[in-house]
Amino acid sequence: MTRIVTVGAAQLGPISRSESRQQVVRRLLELMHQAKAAGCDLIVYPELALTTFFPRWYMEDQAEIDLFFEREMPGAATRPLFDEAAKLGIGFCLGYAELIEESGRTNRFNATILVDKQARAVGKYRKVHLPGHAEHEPWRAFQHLEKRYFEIGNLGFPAYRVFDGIFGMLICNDRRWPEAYRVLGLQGAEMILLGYNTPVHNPPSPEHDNLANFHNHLVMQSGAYQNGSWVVGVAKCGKEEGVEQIAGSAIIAPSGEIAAAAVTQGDELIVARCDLDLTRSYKTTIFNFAQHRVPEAYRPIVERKGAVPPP
Ligand code: CDV
Repeated sequence: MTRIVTVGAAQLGPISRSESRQQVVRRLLELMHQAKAAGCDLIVYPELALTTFFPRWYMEDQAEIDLFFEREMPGAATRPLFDEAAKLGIGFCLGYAELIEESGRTNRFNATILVDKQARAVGKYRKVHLPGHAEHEPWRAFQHLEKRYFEIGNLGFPAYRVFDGIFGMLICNDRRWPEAYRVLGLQGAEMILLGYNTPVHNPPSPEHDNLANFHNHLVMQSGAYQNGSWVVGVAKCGKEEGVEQIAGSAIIAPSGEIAAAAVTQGDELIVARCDLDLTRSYKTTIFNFAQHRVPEAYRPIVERKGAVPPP
């Protein structure tokens, strides 16, 4: 018996700073309707899908910064997404900036939520690998202040049993770190949902700019293959507030092959019929972790007295 999850990757074109949540949600709903018409069980939106990518600006006024955050999920502006998803019977995964009171203090995370076909929140992930810097760096053409505006995610890399399979989430820069996929892979993840905002130009390493699209697919295809998992990578792309962001949204099979790929720099839905049982021939053979991985082999290197500590 096969376990098919038909997935839509809802690439978004630029969101301007002046665009309201309501306007953005209308775009998300349009893509949700397309996904339903295409037979999708699940639609995946990008990282920070409700606003422009605000970490590109240095801000000091916390009240101004907090305008980009959601205090409730769903809140007034996002409620229509949940209502429509329940009506259509489609799940969704949405990246957003989360502001939450926890342990007696205010916390801010770059988060993503997984919602099932009954519009119930069934999973959450908070970004662990926050790129960029915390202070204003005027030499840059634009800022990347995720380290200023967000705390490191405190949920680890949880995997969830939903949609008749095992699902995990990552956010943008996480996709460049093999251990992020591996921690999910070790929990049996069969599909990893991942949104991103990736400027073409990386100010500290402009010599990599012409490789931005190559690196994007390289890391996601490797992560899929090396863990025998589907990977759904979804961009917010195009020229947003003067900054060019890569597109290249892709749905990647456990073989590492691209099953569907975006061809535009704007709002675009791509769809793939994903057989979760395709993961088995990888998880039970070449990437049978229980059989072939040798975690204890790494331990003596780390623990050896006088060993050079990792940088
Ligand atoms: N939003 C991101 O995490 N962007 C990073 C950029 C800054 C390199 C990325 O890894 O795509």
